[in-house]
Amino acid sequence: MDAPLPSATARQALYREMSPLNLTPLWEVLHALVPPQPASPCVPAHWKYEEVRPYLKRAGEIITAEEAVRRVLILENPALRGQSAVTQSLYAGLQLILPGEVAPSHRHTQSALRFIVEGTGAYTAVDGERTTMHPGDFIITPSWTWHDHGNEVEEPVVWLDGLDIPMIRFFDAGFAENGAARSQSLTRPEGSSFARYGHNMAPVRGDAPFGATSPIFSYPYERSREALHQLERCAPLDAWDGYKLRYINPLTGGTPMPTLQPFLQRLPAGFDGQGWRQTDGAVYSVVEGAGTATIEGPKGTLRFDFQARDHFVVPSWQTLRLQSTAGCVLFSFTDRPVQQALGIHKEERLA
Ligand code: 1HN
Repeated sequence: MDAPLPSATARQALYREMSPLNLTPLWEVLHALVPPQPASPCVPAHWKYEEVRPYLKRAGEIITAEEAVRRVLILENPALRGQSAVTQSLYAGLQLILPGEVAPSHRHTQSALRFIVEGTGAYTAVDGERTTMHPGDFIITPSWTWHDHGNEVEEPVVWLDGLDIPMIRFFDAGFAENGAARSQSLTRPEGSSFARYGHNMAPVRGDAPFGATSPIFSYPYERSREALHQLERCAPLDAWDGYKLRYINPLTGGTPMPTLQPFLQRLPAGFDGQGWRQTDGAVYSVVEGAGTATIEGPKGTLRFDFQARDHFVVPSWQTLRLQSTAGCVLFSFTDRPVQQALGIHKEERLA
């Protein structure tokens, strides 16, 4: 004998009556909870620098760095407005500091990376050491280190901030504190960290001053660009990536930051890349040149024609194809280290 079929009405009554007890049926949501493949709510987006810059300039006219604490325009994913997120796990923003300004000292458990977009000569200070910013430099603010920024030159300086804000929020694990002084006092001359750790050598009694984060907090563009240049001369071209390197923590060979993995890549002139997808959504900053990113997601295909200083985001598991007629250099970062620690990172290179 078959059991009587539960009617839709009986189901609705069950759901309604148990709801006050904060109970809900799994079978109504199971398919969405464990989708057959990643189904990111994020969408691809492109911020052209020529369109963003006037608003950065206006921000500079209506609020000081000091009053704002950090004068940043957040790059929000169009599908996640109001969440201060560029992907579900990553935060990105463009920060402006004008001549004479200081962004006061504070610290937080969120890790930050800076990628310098425009202007030379502002500084960031981390844990008692300053580093001077140049376009293309990749700079780290490790978790829970005091940091402040300042501009003692004559030109505005703009950089991309990449943080793990949404991840730390997800874990409800964030702490923050303001410094007693606007600018922290300096305990080491500029270049100390790089001198100790930046030459494929390390102190004999080498410690890890920032724990799981790299002891080098500035990776100058001059060096990274030269590495790509040499690679282009002597290594085979990768059909998907062009010439692509990941920044490393020299003490471990692994990621420079526990939550974020930055990359730098060069697409030579005439590059016509193949498509690939990966579970780590990526934020790109165009350093030099121009090109095209074609992103194929569940809702269709988007094509971004990018130029130097533009930014774009590629959501998890959407297929990206890069092309460049004139050649270009791209910086990017993702949450790959976290996915790798969890054993869930996956990428697929399409033929
Ligand atoms: C932060 O501390 C900085 O130090 C930039 O420059 C952006 C976004 C959210 C929270 C903290 C900075 C930030 C931030």
